[in-house]
Amino acid sequence: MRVTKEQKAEAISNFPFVGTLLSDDSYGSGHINDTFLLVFDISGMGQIKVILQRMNKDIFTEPVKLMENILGVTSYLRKKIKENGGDTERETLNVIPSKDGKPYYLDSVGDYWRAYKFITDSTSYDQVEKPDDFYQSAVAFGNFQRLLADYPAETLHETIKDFHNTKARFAVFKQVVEDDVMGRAKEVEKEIQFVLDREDVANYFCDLLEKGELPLRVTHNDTKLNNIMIDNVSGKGICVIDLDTVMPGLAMNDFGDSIRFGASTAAEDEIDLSKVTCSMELFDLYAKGFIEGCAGKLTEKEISLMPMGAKTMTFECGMRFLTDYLQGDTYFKIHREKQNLDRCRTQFKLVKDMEEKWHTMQQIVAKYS
Ligand code: ADP
Ligand code: GN1
Ligand code: MG
Repeated sequence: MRVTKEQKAEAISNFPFVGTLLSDDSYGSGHINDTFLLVFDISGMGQIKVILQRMNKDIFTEPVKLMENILGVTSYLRKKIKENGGDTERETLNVIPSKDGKPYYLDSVGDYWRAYKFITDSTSYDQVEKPDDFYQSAVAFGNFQRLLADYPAETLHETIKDFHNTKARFAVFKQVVEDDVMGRAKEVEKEIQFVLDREDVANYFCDLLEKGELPLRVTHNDTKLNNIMIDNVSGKGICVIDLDTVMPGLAMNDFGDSIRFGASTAAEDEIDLSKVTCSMELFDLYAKGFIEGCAGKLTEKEISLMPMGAKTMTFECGMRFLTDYLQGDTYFKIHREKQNLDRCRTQFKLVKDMEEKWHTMQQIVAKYS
């Protein structure tokens, strides 16, 4: 259900904001939550911005536990940032409690809202404009993982079950194809076959994990470029945002999800597939930055499996877009017809491109191990 004016107004009035509300427009290009930028005029003191989000409760079915995770992780990060002499207002998300002192507001129709301090003088990019921004985002995501290396992982709730369990997602995909509730399977036979031909990719990390050959770490799990704020002046990756999926996971997947989005030479929903390739220059920059950011915390095995992380995350994401297309676009927000199918096709084009560049990708990560 879309957010109505009345619903938004109710949410705003239940946070302790002061001043005159100048605007409350939709903001950003996330696929999951409904994000709004609120601008207030504080008389005589200028303007102040706030991020307000209606959380997606169909996807995050336990919003209270999710906010517990976010409070836990952000207060831990705040302590570390302070110790390092950093700016706690800009280097981590800061939750603004609602009037009743909770880290969310539950509205009269049963939706959950949260508010964050706006991270000033910074930008989140949907595509790499300057290669250095991508490098800086890599250092920041690597750093994020390093800072959380000793976070008590057992206190984190699993906000989405089997989020990067590619093997489980493959099984769901096969069922969705069989059910074909929208009658769309016929039209996408090629794409379905592309997935079925790569069951080995879906199983790879799960099998290694089962054998106990990979370390579970506290990871972000949604490391796309637009989930990091880049400082407008210094150009550094100042703050990692979108912490809904911080959970125990694999370092290679955090690396890989950044590659699938940021090292692509085109937008995630580009229709002209000839524009979509995985840039080896950007892959190299990201590998360098991420490994530097993790500062010695990664094992050699993890580094050598980074190309596999890139392929797995890109394959998984394409399969998820296709699953959603087959189910009638109920998960990822779309702004035009077939957008999820277009997104799926870019991901599969990237997977094919990575398969062709496999040797180069291996050589690049070997330089940094
Ligand atoms: P989604 O889960 O839907 O992707 P995000 O939490 O990533 O939602 O927010 C969507 C966008 O809103 C981000 O890509 C970013 O541009 C912007 N944003 C989110 N939080 C902040 C913040 N605290 N300060 C500034 N911009 C933010
Ligand atoms: C979603 O929330 P956002 O837009 O940053 C999704 C990711 C996908 C991504 C694809 C919770 O990320 O897993 O990789 O879209 N987040 C969730 O662009 O499913
Ligand atoms: Mg996001």
